[in-house]
Amino acid sequence: MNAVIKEQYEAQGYALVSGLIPLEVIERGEEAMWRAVEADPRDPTTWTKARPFAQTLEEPALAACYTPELLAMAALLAEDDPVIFTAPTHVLALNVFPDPAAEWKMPHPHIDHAIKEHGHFTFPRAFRIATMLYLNDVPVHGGGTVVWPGSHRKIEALAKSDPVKYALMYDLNRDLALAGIGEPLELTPKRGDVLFYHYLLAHAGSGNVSDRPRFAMNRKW
Ligand SMILES: O=C(O)CCC(=O)C(=O)O
Ligand SMILES: [Fe+2]
Repeated sequence: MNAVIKEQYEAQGYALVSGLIPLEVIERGEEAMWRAVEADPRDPTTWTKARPFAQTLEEPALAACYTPELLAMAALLAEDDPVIFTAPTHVLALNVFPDPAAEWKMPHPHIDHAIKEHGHFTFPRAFRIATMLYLNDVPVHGGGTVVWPGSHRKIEALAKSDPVKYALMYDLNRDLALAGIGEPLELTPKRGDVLFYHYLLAHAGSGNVSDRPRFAMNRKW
């Protein structure tokens, strides 16, 4: 099973993996997220004040979602020392609240760690691996992460074509259109699924026109 996941990750630059987090841990995590955003799952009128997309939260029930199995998978895919892959004390929530009246549009791709002021270098890798951890089922057009399968290799080739020009992730990200990254794929994860993605994978968040929020967390090592 792990060999199949690793093969997928290497070829496509991402792998969406189920079964790393016990269901009761995810359920407690989802309950904690509703409390953290001060919203009632049974009352959509309370969802409107829960606006911010990114929120850092110190919440043990959310940190507990980073199970030893998840951390071991991150180490396996990133090919680095397992001691590096620790669970967080503070989690980064990335929640997409629904706007059923909006029109869903395919988002534009980006790579992470590409903010100019942060000055991250392209080589050696800006981070080992990134994860998105989903706390609820995500329907089509419900705020699923969009990935460009295999784009990590195309973007790597672009970077290596001019290592000086693309020394910074910021400059590489600006030229993604030159990399020929192919067609996007909108993921529809199940609760408890974890998306592992390569630091050069083109991806994007997307809008949520469904009838429920998308609760997720992002962590990188
Ligand atoms: O929310 C998502 O699905 C992805 C978000 C993302 O790509 C980012 O915040 O860098
Ligand atoms: Fe991103």
